[in-house]
Amino acid sequence: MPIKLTSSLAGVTFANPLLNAAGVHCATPTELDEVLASAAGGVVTKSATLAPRDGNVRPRFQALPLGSINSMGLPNQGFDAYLAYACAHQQAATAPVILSLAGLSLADDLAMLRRVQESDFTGLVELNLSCPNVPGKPQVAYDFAAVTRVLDQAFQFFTKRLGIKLPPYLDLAQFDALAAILNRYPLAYVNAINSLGNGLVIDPLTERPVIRPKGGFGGIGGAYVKPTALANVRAWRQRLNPTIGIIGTGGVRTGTDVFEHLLCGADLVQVGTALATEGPAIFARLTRELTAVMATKGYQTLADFRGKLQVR
Ligand code: RRO
Repeated sequence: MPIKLTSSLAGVTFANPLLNAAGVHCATPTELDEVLASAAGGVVTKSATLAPRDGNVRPRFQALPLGSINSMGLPNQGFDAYLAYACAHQQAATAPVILSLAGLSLADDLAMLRRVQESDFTGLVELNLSCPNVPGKPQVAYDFAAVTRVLDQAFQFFTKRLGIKLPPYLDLAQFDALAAILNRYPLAYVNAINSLGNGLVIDPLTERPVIRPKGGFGGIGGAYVKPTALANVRAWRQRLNPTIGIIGTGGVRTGTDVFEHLLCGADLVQVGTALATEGPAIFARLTRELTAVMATKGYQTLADFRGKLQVR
């Protein structure tokens, strides 16, 4: 029997579960085209603000032995550009496009969602509630009253499929409290995790941080965060309504990492730091490696093992 990697999220079918993580290789039409031309199952656009932004001063990304640190500061071409790209590509027989939005205020989030609602776009929309890097803007998702406000108001008018990008949580009481809130809404999915916010990496030779914005504070990604990402995927799958899907993001560098995210309950899996360093060819390697892991274990579909983490 051939091995099948197809997966669906909120009724959207992907040929395989692998996508870029928002923010990596997805800021320009060229980069988005390159992901779509690769072996990826789909693409997510760079989180959009209403107006284009240059982002923070450089250096603002640094690859590290076990991952990366970034303080990009939401550099993006603006909402109109990404909505146009998503609309133009939704009928193509290639892979689905997820449209990511990150307003700088509640009003901006709602303004963009209204524009999507009025548009021809019918695909998945992701509201990024967890950008750690805009000076003076705390992460919405660490303020549960703010999460409630944005979802209450969004679902007053938004009838398309909406997911949210969440930061890592580190205490089980936070999962319990936020799950009770999220389960009240018709969410399509949650995406866990965004980068682990406000780490500090320093170069002991120069006695300076390795990135410049925010005094060197930035979001940590890659292998450093894989255990945290897996725990968040698992914790959400244990608590959220089964109708709410999950995208697992964090620390994916090999097919085994993808397998582990799926075992924790992810429906799709996104690749951030490793895509930044290896480029879109990584998707062919990861699908090959995931297929090999499944073959060794005798699994034929993702459903054979998704969410079936064994307990000790
Ligand atoms: O642009 C960024 O600095 C950024 C964003 Br919006 C995000 O959600 N996560 C991240 O690590 N960087």
